[in-house]
Amino acid sequence: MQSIKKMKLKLKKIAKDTNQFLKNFMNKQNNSKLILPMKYGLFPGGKKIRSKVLIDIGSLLSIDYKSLITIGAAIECIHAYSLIHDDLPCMDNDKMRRGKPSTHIKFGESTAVLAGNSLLTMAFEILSDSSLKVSEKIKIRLIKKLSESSGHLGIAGGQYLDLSYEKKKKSKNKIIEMEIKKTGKLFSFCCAAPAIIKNKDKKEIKFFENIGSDIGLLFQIADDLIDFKGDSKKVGKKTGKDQKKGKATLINLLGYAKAVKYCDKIIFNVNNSLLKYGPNSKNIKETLNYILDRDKWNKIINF
Ligand code: GRG
Repeated sequence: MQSIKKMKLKLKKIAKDTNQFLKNFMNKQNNSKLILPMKYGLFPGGKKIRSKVLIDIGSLLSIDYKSLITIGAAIECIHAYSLIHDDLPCMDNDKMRRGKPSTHIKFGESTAVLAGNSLLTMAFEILSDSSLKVSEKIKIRLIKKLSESSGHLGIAGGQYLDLSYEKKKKSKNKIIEMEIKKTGKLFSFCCAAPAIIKNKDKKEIKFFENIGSDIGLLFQIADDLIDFKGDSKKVGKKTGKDQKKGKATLINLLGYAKAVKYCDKIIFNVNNSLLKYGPNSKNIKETLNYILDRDKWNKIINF
């Protein structure tokens, strides 16, 4: 219980620092009619779990906190963009997000599409900005990796698969491939970015990318479990949608208990493979435990 309290305090600090960075960054830009819907989708924002994973992996490789907050801000822009577009009627058609009306409900569909697009490009403005103190060569490598994670082989491609698998019976491997693209690729970037900054070789960068895929898969299964059993008022968005829509999820395929067991296996494997990076590996351990914490879940679902 104590560790959950500590974790929440850490997330709160990351959220405060990231939001402050994003507000300063946007305030320096000229005003436009899209700023308001962009801010609506970005703030007060969600849990900042991707930034926490980035900071945890950054702590294994001694990356400075300020650079990690800057990169995390870019990641949160892509994430907010994906949520705005995910809620659109042509995608998952959700009216509520983060406990308030979705961006298209508040501002209209066309504005939500454009605000999402603007957040996507802002992510790359942030990574290429002079406030990120890494070499130009590293910046280009970060931008390349984040664009690959977001495009047709990453989030967008995963979302395509997710929509096209509705009401179809899909194999475990197909579902895992879709979830790793839709959710895992952004976590892969969170884990690879510190290794890119430290100029690690291809093999080590791939190692961290794989860790990120596993964490993303864990996160997606946990999110699906919340949809399966959660109370929409406590979760801040509609639940029970996956079953209604006939979504291809590991829970629908394997059942609740086996899906939870699968998550436990991922947590064990990730923790084990990061032990060699020393005592700071406790940071990612606490994040993984938080993602699947039974006590926290008891409050939102009947775990
Ligand atoms: C963004 C490149 C790009 C493409 C758009 C719509 C779309 C294509 C992709 C949707 C991807 C998506 C929404 C995946 C679900 C990921 C997920 C579990 C989101 C919930 O994340 P939390 O719980 O949200 O971290 P908070 O609100 O806490 O930030």
